[in-house]
Parts: sequence; structure tokens; C-alpha cells
Amino acid sequence: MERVWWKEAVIYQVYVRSFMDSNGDGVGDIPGLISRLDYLKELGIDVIWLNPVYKSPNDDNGYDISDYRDIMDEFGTMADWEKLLAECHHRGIKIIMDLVVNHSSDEHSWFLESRKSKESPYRDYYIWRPGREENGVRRPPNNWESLFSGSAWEYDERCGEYYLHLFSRKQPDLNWDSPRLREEIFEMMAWWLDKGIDGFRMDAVHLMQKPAGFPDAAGKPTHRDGYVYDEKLYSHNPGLHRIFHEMNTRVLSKYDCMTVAEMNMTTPEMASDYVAPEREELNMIFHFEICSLPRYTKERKRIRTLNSIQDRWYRATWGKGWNSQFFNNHDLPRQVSVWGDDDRFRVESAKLLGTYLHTMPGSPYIYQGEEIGMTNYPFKSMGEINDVALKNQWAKCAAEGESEEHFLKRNLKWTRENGRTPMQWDATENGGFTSGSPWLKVNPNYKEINVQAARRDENSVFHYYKRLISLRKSHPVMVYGDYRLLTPRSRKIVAYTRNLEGTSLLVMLNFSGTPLSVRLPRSLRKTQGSLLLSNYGEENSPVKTRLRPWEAAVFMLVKN
Ligand code: TEU
Ligand code: CA
Repeated sequence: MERVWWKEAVIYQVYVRSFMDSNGDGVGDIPGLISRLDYLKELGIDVIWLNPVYKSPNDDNGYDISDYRDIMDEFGTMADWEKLLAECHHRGIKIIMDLVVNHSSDEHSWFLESRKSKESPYRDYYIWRPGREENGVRRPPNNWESLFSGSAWEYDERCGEYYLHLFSRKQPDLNWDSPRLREEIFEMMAWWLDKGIDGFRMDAVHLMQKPAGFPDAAGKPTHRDGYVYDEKLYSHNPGLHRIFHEMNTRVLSKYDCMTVAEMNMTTPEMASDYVAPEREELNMIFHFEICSLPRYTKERKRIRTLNSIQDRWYRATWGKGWNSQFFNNHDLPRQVSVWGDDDRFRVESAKLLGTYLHTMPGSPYIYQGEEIGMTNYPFKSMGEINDVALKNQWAKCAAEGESEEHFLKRNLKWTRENGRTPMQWDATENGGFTSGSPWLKVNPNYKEINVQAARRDENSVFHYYKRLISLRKSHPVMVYGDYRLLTPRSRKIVAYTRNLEGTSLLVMLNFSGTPLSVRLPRSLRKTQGSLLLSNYGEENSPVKTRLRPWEAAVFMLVKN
């Protein structure tokens, strides 16, 4: 397998708005991030993925961009950003930027021009369609529901047409069928790469190519308004591969950069067509099969399903492309609250999850705060929620008579707002995130869970992550070793080996709060080995099969 830096890299995601506020306005910013780069260096990560920092009216926290070549006022200036890049590179840290080009903001100059008239040279940068009439009533061009609730079409009085927005109405979809639009985006990408960035995380790109003819979605409406949500219909349409190939050959291939494409609805069977190097498209994908599993699968089936998903992805990508590993990000609740036990075994289970992500095949992505075991927020009312997606959904449900209590019960554990509360730096007010009043409340557990406390405590999640990252650097088997699952039938134990040129690792994880034994296959029962890493902290232990609650143990095996 070809060795490249982005396969070896540990990537750290920074949601700037919630990372560190430098000027007391309650909003994280670029100077704040710069002030914490030494912390990230100490952790040992290689790449920072910056959530969008471009000019934006912030209808969707920066995912609605009004100028792709400028920085959001609240976050700082272009000079601040340039300093950030220099300070990162100076420390040997790379930066990848969020590329949000399925849609722009409705305040982008392209859209302002586009909506002026049907003859505007920018008209075809977006997707405009006449409505249809039903019983004398004007209706949108089709029945699509937006990913953020309500019709995916918005009527525009000026020309009497609708524009498409798969997300909020302030996020009109760009028209990738327009050669001029494609050209603009490619130029913009090259402009950032020329500035020196090291790649892109590509936002919701499975949706870039719309289905020909914009057919109605089949299936049941989500709400009484009658719109039908069918992400499968909106995704992976013919033409998408051509876009990536063009993007790659025209722009990406000219730089030593990495790409990771966020693409819900991607199956392992589709994956290699996107990530096989000879296809010249992408480097890796964030697929949603694992992160959406806990919400939609029964608890007792969770681990077996996790294993089978990983197995399918491994077979589909190993030796043919590359994969990514993550349990949380800014669109998801905190991993220790979902996959671990954020109460009795917070520290143990946070370490176990980290062990898994860093020893599975694929590049690990750490989401800010994960490395100190930050947890979900105890939200009590919709009044505390900022997120446009959840607010829109609540408006629909409230109108249909659902009580707030019931709605919260269904959604709070899963809302992405949990992942967006500010980073907890120390035990001072607001966790040291801001001297002002934070844009979103800091989790009240900041007095106990914070960076300063974690750094002081040798047994903290933070020190364990440091160790994981450094082991990954000194043991190529953790990156390039092949993977074999040993426990396909177990409900709570995950054990596997990684092998590379005579070096073997054995990883054993107990995803439960009760002690359990691992049944190793016969071939491994007499194996000798030494403990490389354990979340219970001991040093020299022979291979053992009894695991304590949430115990994670990694052994280096000795060939007999
Ligand atoms: O998320 C996209 C996204 O979440 C969808 O692709 C996904 O398929 C869907 O939510 C699941 O049903 C990205 C960003 O990560 C997110 O923060 C933005 O709000 C969104 O795009 C719009 O830019
Ligand atoms: Ca600020």
C-alpha cells in the first residue's frame, strides 16, 4: 500500500465558534485558536480541520457563506487567518478548510445577482424553476422536503420562480450543471490552496448533483404540509463522479493536499469508486453508517452492527482507497454520552472509544473536547437551542400539537447542539472559554471536566489521547496493518488484530460496565505478548482475556 501523510495523520476538528474567545464577545475566534495551538501541538495532532470561517450571516453557523474569499467578522480578519496558517505550519500542523459548495448563502453576491432577473448572467448559478398549480393554488416545483424541514423550494416574488434549498431557505443550492459556476468554484479552491492550505473537508457533497428532471419523491410526508424527505433521491446522482474527477484533475492534483468528503447515504459498495486513487476523485469519505447507528439501532444490536459495518467498509476500501474513523463531530452528540458511559465510567469509556478510533483502519478524526471526555449538555428547553435544524423541526412538530416535553425527550440526546457547547479550558467562569457571555452555554460540568485539570492528572483522557497519538506515529502497524475482527458475534466485546510485516497488535475492548471475558480464536489462545497500552494503566502484563468494565487493552504480540 502506498504510504502518504494523510493516511498517517491524526486530524483534529476545530469548531471555531466554540473553541476559544479572545475578545470577550462570547464567540470563539481565530486569535483565540492561535492562542491554543501549543495545546494542540502538545496533544500531538497533525492536521486541523477548520469548520467554516468564511463571511457568513450565520443562519447555519458558517455553513451559509456569503463570501468564499473572506473571513467572518466575528472570527477575525484575513490577516488573523494568515497568521493562523503560518503559526500552524511553523509547528508542523497542517490545515484543511471546509469547502461548502453544495449551497451558498442567499446573501452571496452571486445569489443577489441571480435573483434579479431571469436574464441575469448569474441566473444559472442557482436552481430556479417555475411552480406548479394545483386547484388554482401555487405550489412548489416538486414535493421535496428540505433536510432542515419544510419545502426545499422558496418562492421569489421578483421573477415568480422558486429556488431550491436542500438546507435552510438562506442556503440556496448551487447549480453544478453550470460550467461557469464550476469554474468559479475551482478558481476559489485553487486560490486557497495557493495560500498554502493542505486540503479540504467537503460539505454535503453527495447532494451536489441533483436528479435529472427533479422528480417528486415517493414515500410518506414527514409532516402535514405534505413534503417528502428522500435524501437517497437527492444523493449520489449520475454526474457526481464527473464533478469530483474534474475538481481533482483541474485543481487538487496540482497540490500535495488531502480531501475528505462528507457524504451521507454512501454505502461501502459505492465507496471505492470515489476513493480509489486511479479514479482521481477523493481521498476519503465521512460516511454516516456508524454515527447514525446508535439512534436507529437497538442497544443490544449496536456492537454487532458496528462490527459488521466496519467489516464491510474495510473490505470495500482496504488496498483500494482509504477510510475515516469518527464517532462525533459538530453535527453529532458527544461520543462518550452516546457510545460510552458519561456517568460511572466516563474516563474509562472515553479512553476506550479513543483506543478504538486510533487502532481501527482509517484516519482518526478527533472533535474538539473529545480528548478531555466532554459530555452532552443537560438542555432543559428549546429556548436554550440555537441550531436552525432543530428549531425548524420543532416549529413543525409544535404546530402539529406535540408538547415541548415530548419533543425534547425524543431529540435532546441526539441533537448536534450537544457537540457545540464551548470548549472547557479551566475551572474559572464559563470554563475559561470567554470573559463575556458565551453564545451557547458552557456545560455545567466544566469545573470537573476541563483542559487544565486533565493536563494535571496523569490518568486523564487527555494524557491517554497523547499516548495513543504518539503510539500511532511510532507503530506503522496501527496505520498500515491489515485488520481482522475476532469477535463477530459478541454483543459487548470488540477484539481484533492488526498485522504488518510480522508485527501484530491485538486490541481488546469491553464496551460495557460489567467485567467480561474475551473468547479468542484457538490460533491466538497461546499467544505471548506484552501490553502496549491499557486504559487501566498497568505496564507489563501478558495477554489476558478477562476485561474490566470499559477496559481497553492493546497488546503487541510476539511470534512463537
Ligand atoms: O452537514 C450535512 C448533513 O448533515 C447532511 O449531509 C446529512 O445528510 C443530514 O443531516 C443527515 O440527514 C453539513 C454540515 O456538517 C452541517 O453542519 C451543515 O448544517 C450542513 O452541511 C449544511 O451546510
Ligand atoms: Ca470573539
